[in-house]
Amino acid sequence: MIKNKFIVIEGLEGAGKTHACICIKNILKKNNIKKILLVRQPGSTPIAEDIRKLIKKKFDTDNLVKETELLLMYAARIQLVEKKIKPALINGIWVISDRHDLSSLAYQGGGLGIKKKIIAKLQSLFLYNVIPDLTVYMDVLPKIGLARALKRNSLDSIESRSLTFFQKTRNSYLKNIKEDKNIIKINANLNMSKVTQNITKKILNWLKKQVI
Ligand code: Z5A
Repeated sequence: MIKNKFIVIEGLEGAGKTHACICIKNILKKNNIKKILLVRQPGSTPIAEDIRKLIKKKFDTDNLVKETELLLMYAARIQLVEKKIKPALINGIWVISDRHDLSSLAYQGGGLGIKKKIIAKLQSLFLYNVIPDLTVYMDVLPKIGLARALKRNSLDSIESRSLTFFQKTRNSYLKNIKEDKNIIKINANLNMSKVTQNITKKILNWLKKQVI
């Protein structure tokens, strides 16, 4: 038997997080884990989805101040955690989240330069009792990830930022994952089938260790 867990998928755009979420959901199902909630951040509640639209919108005469952006990310996250993630975890449901607070550390911290202690304060105030059991970090080079995202659709307000922004964001991810032992790193530059194989192998290994 395995107690239900909170799994987070992280990485730059075009890293294949959406694909990884589905892949992990399928692995869990094959292992008789039936109650699974899949969510994305920012989003996945009506209010958080509205905040998401606001964050991604390009304004002609105004743009988000970095602290506003951070607080909007946290507002959407707290809404989702309180309305969906915590109730699911209490009720024995597994949760897979496409992004969580490591995204804020990487994008608003590393990318935009907000001090880590400010983000850590928000984390400790609002998320202290919702810590991921596992984070899967999909590591992609910014150039490769952005090219994939661009193929799919036009770029939103965050995706339109400079390559330097995404390099700083990736560096922050790489630095922060070193500080957490519950992280699996996947080379997301490889082709889809190789990435799927690696995710499957690492998740199955991890699952084996969770059996009570
Ligand atoms: N954000 C933030 O700044 N701070 C925060 O705290 C949070 C978020 C929570 C969310 O927008 C934005 O908010 C995001 C970070 C910021 N912004 N940016 N930029 P989003 O949800 O729209 O963006 P995303 O989370 O990055 O999702 P994405 O662009 O869809 O990326 P993905 O889910 O990792 O990729 P995908 O959809 O699985 O794949 C993208 C395409 O690449 C698709 O056509 C795939 O078929 C292709 N792909 C994926 N993997 C491969 C491989 N291995 N080979 C070839 N092609 C591939």
